[in-house]
Amino acid sequence: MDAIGPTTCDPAAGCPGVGGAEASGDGLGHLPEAVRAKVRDHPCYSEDAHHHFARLHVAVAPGCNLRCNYCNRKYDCANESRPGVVSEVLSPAEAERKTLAVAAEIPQLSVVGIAGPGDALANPRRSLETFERIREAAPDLRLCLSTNGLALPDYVDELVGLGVEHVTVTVNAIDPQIGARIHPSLVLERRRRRGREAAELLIERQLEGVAALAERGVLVKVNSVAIPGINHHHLPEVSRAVRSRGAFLHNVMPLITDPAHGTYFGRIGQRGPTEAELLGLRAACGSAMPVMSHCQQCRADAVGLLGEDRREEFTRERVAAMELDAETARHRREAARDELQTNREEMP
Ligand code: CLF
Ligand code: SF4
Repeated sequence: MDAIGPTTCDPAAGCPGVGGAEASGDGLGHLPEAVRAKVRDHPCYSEDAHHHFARLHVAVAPGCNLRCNYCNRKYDCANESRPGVVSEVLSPAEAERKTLAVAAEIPQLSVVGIAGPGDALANPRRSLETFERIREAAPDLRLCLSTNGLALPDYVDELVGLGVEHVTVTVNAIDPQIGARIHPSLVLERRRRRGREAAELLIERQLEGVAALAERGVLVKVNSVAIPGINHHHLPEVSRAVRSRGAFLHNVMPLITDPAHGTYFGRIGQRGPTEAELLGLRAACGSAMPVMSHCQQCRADAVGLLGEDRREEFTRERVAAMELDAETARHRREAARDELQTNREEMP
């Protein structure tokens, strides 16, 4: 697992995980306290936190409103996960119960995210009801959402109202000509659009959504899938554009492609970036804004620390059979956070 480091981002730009002259031990002392509080226990937004804090993805969103050439809809949303895996779709009530079950057994749990298996905001009622339930049942857990951004401007108010503080938007291009090679069509307000028209609309709504969330104090991370020969050299421009709209962090992920995945890019033999290309690209994007490089391209039903897979411990059957004591579980989470904070403060 690699990490955010000084070679890939600019500490002066406020990179999470790159320590400045501070004694906090969490590497975030250069950020305003309000931002630090939102970041210090989020395993994706803080490189340090991913060693200590766990996330849970509740797979409540099966539908999608976009076509991505790296996606096979039989699998999880490849904007936030890798192709070739399939998640079982939960109802909002099941997602709430699973959250309480995981939160009882993994006191390091700090974040619950919706990242598919389709797009969270193409299924707004299911996603928003899930957040509402979790907010009620376990208010100490951070709420996180990942989306392709097409429907985002329509739900900013509701997300803010529910206390969602972290949103990831996948932006693969800000040039519609490039965007159309990655996203050939979409559906908005029941109308299908294709080609350049679709790409223009997607980009406009993504940037509008990023800016609206940032203005409301939501920490926006932008994911981009690096596709050599298509958007590879364009991604530093994406960094600059999303940074100027208030995005906090850029997660540059490699295209994962295989003919067996049944995606368009897999069928035409489109390759992903080499390790050296990816490192170079992250360094180039890092001159514009902080870059994340510890992403694990998780499944839409991931459980545990990043890079850890504890899904099998929380099957639908086991979660349904568990006896849950939400209060005791909350105290254990508080104790785990206090202990970690004490350890950080004691770090030289
Ligand atoms: Fe999940 Fe995404 Fe929230 Fe993290 S994952 S919704 S921001 S809680 Fe993290 Fe996983 Fe990478 Fe996503 S490692 S795929 S960046
Ligand atoms: Fe697939 Fe996600 Fe793209 Fe939808 S947004 S087509 S689920 S990768």
